[in-house]
Amino acid sequence: MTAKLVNAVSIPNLPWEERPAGSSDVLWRSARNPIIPRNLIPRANSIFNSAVTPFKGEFAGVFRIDDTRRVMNLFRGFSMNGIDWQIEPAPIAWQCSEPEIAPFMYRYDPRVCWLEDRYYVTWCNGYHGPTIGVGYTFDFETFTQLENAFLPFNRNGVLFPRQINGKYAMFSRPSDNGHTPFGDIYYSESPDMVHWGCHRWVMGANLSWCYTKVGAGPIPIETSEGWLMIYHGVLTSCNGFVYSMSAALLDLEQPWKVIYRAAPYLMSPQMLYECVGDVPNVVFPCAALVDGETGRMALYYGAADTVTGLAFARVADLVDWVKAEAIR
Ligand code: BMA
Repeated sequence: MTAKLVNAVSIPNLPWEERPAGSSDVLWRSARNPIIPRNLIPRANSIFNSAVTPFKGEFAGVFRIDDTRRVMNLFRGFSMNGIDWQIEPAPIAWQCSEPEIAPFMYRYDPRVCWLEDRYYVTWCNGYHGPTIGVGYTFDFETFTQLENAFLPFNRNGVLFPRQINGKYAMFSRPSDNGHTPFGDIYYSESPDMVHWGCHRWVMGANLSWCYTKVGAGPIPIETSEGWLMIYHGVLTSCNGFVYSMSAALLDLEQPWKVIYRAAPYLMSPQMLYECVGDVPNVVFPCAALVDGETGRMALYYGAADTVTGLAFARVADLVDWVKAEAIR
């Protein structure tokens, strides 16, 4: 059965390139990669693991930029075509009414989720260790910070784009205070975007290409066949971590239940800009734009913790791939 997108908006100006002739890849890279160089704005050391969303007929994004002091922070940017970006040179100034959590320690790996009436942003937020920061904006001008979703240590907080059974829903990945050598994906619910509970285990780091840890990537994509979750996974080689990505289909009403999970990776670091950089051998997906009309997907991912790449797929083909390659 061909998967149909559910609740997907039309994005007529979605960035898109056809699959290269001779390729049978279900996900293929932009010929223009890396679309965002490490030094697009002054004093940037690297611009990577970043999230974009349709905005007023064009595109807006929240970008992870590590500066030349190696301070990790979030910046906003705008684009007419999703490829050429204007990123503001100053970091986002979050408004926060709670003085205990307002002070900046570090912020990285944002995701942006259109939900009900606003754009929510989640990120890895320094609060005596990494945890999940949550905030929102209506206009990409004013940004409001809410309570951290969880206690430290946690990373890869990814919201669902609608309430599920009357509750907000989020993936996260409990971790430690360093370069965590473990990590499974969990699902949590909230009645108010502040208090999170009813935690459910989704999936573990138990495949060869990701036996160290896994973490949710873009906002999950709702299809007639289930939630399409793209996630990163990490293998520990004798030369360090290797970050690849793959995909799974989750139950629409109980998303902690995995229906199909592909056994192979979907994309691993193979291009020079993915294999060489501040952290070699990393592809790290944080956002997927999907056009409801055509089912085309544009996937944004960090490469080698240095630059930002773009890749393309058709959602129905990706769903078919997950099923065909599923763990049996
Ligand atoms: C993770 C996070 C990501 C990063 C990855 C590879 O722990 O810090 O931001 O891309 O490591 O270094």
